Amino acid sequence: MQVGTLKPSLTKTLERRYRAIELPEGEDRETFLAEHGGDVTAVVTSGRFGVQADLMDRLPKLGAVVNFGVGFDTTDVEAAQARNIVVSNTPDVLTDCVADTAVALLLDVMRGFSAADRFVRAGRWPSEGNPPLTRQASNRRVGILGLGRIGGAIAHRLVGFNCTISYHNRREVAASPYTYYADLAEMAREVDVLVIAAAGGAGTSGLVTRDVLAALGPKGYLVNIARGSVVDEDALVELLLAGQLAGAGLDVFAHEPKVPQALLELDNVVLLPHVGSGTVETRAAMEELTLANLDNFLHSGTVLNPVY
Ligand code: 8YV
Repeated sequence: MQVGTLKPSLTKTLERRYRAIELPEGEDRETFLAEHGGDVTAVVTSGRFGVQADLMDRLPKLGAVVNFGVGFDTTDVEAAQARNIVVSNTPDVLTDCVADTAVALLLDVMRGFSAADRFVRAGRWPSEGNPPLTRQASNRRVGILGLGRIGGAIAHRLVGFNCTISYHNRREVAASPYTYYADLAEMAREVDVLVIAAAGGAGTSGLVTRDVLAALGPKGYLVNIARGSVVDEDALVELLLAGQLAGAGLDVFAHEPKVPQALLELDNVVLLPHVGSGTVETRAAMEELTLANLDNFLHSGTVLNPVY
């Protein structure tokens, strides 16, 4: 069964090869579950939708939740584990593109490229001359929240920009060449840019508090390519409006696709519609890995990329 909208080619393959059916929204859902819920052995979904415990309860034969995407915070993994349901994701294949997006956001927000593009398009160059000066992105101190696969790839790229890298994780990463901070606010105080690359979900919800943002300070920038839930978004908006943060580059938001209205008015923020992994190459690789996980489950009862 498919839960939520997926890449059209994936939906087509699921229908043709696996005779998958799509869970409808709204009133038809109940009738659909009453009719088909007992037959479903695997669900394919994405981080935008996921499978919660109440849906698992309606699918007594469910053995796998196969997630298109690396983040699985919308699926209740504890409930899955308790029911012996395996959950898979698509790690590695999207690491490069998401890391590229983080670096692009960092460069864009510090150098004001998107704002400069708007300036040119609005015909302001001939009448106003050069736009205001921006900030150098190379040679900066960058703190990464979440030095996992994606965080590591971001760090690796930024070393090429001669940046000094530090990170905050729950635990220090053995043999990492970067400086570890056990305290996130302390790291925020010491860096020019805080890049969020942590997994979403209950464990990281609200980790970037108002205090952490205040510690980053009026010269500090925030970049988020992870999940909006990691940041206190109200505090972020307030501090940006008050000039208590220099800027933010955001690919993710707390209530996607809603973006706080106040941010639309600001030139020192770059706003992307969750496109981190959104290239032809990466999405094709994610699709392939999703199908490989599904195939593996259907043939052997296990998945290639279990999340627990
Ligand atoms: C989305 C992502 O999954 O992998 C993730 O965790 O956030 C993205 O790659 C993708 O947009 C599909 O929803």
